[in-house]
Amino acid sequence: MNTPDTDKRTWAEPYKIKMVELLRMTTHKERQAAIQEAGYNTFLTRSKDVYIDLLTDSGTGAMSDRQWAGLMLGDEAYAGSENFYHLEAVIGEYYGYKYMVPTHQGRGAENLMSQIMIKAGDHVPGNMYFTTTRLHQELAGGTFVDVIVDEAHDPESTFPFKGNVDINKLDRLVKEVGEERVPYISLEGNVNMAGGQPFSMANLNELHAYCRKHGIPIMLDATRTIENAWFIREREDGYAGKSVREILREICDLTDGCTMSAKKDALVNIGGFFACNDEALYRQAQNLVVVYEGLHTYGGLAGRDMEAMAQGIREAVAEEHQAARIGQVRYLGEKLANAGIPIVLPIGSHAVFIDAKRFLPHIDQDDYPAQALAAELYLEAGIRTMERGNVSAGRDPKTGKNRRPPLELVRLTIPRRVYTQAHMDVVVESVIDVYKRRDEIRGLKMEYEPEHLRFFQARFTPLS
Ligand code: P61
Repeated sequence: MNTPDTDKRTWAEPYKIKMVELLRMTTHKERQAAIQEAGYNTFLTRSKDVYIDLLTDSGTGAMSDRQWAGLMLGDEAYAGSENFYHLEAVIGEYYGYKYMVPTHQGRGAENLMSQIMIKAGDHVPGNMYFTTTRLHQELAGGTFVDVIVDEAHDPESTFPFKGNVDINKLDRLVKEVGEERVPYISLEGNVNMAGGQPFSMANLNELHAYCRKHGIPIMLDATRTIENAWFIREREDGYAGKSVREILREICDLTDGCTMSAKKDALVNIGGFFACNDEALYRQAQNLVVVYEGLHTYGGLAGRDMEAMAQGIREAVAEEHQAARIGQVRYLGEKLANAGIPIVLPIGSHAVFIDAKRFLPHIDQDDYPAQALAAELYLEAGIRTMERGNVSAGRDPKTGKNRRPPLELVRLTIPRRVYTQAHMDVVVESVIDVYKRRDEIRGLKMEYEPEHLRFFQARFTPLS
């Protein structure tokens, strides 16, 4: 295994910087105008007005020189691009699925899978919801049912595998609705909404045995599963001597297929795929992709995008990449925790999540404390983060009320290979400054609420 020094020394970037993108710093007055203009929603701010962009790790990573070189190998043919066959081979080799259909990004794959596999009235269990995943399940007539372990909803629990499925919860659902109404279980690696928390291989093995018995396929959300593999290697008995690559393969071999947003683990700015082992399912996906994305050999991507993705997957499984990636997130998280900032524990792989309920206990959840805190961090230092709480959770379709989820979080998401340790220090200093004056921060009132995925475009005004 290629891990000579990553395990015994402090983390460091396994690359050097060849080109830089200049940042713009703004004044408090400029930021005040910008956040007001954006309706106190960081998704509506302009990137030119942002200093350190921790909105997301999705499509915001830096590609390597090899990936950029791959762009020049783009075979921009409408049909049968060489880059498609290369990507198909790499996915087969690293993830192990027999069949693959490219899509423009993760939600394109979710759309295909939901439409093909879900019938009206079905129930789809999952280890916590993800916004786009649940919406596609609902649009296909299904109902999402949360079967993640209870620890995942407790930001203070230090359970190492908060992404685990609670098999008892799953079994209760299966008994209640019948296994024929459960088209698959949606299993996410490094569960995003729980704080980037992994499932364990032991849990996946147990889930696999249960699902085989009941004839329920396991469909993986592979978006951050390479990062999940790193945590298994680090935390689970018997895995310290295995490579991330081997663990990834072991995970995929216990599942029946996946959707993937390649904008995360796979280190590209755009791209995704649906993959599976069942030929009939593949045929349906191959047919439907031409309706929504493009021909089955490009799925909405340019040939160059597929080439960069194939190379990105190779780079993502390298131990030294993950050591630095997760090391950097942990560096930020530990500094914040040591300063007394309430964050979700354990620190996940892609982001540090501030617990807004504990940061701003004086703001009621229906006055959107996490949204208010995200706006405040922007105002303080031009740092752009994302609300992951009551706004993101949306309304319960049955009651029409805000879901008021147990987790009310602000996500400080670290793009891959983009920022330095000094940037992380600036973030820590800024969060501490906001924390010192937390009593002055007020809640927000939602003034405009779009129907789908409201958090992207909702507008707010400060409560007086
Ligand atoms: C993110 F605020 N994630 O974390 P697509 N599954 C998983 C994801 O994390 C994911 C997708 C599927 C984003 C972008 C984003 O509510 C939001 O390639 C585990 O974005 O279509 C995306 O993949 C969908 C941000 C998406 C959001 C939805 O920042």
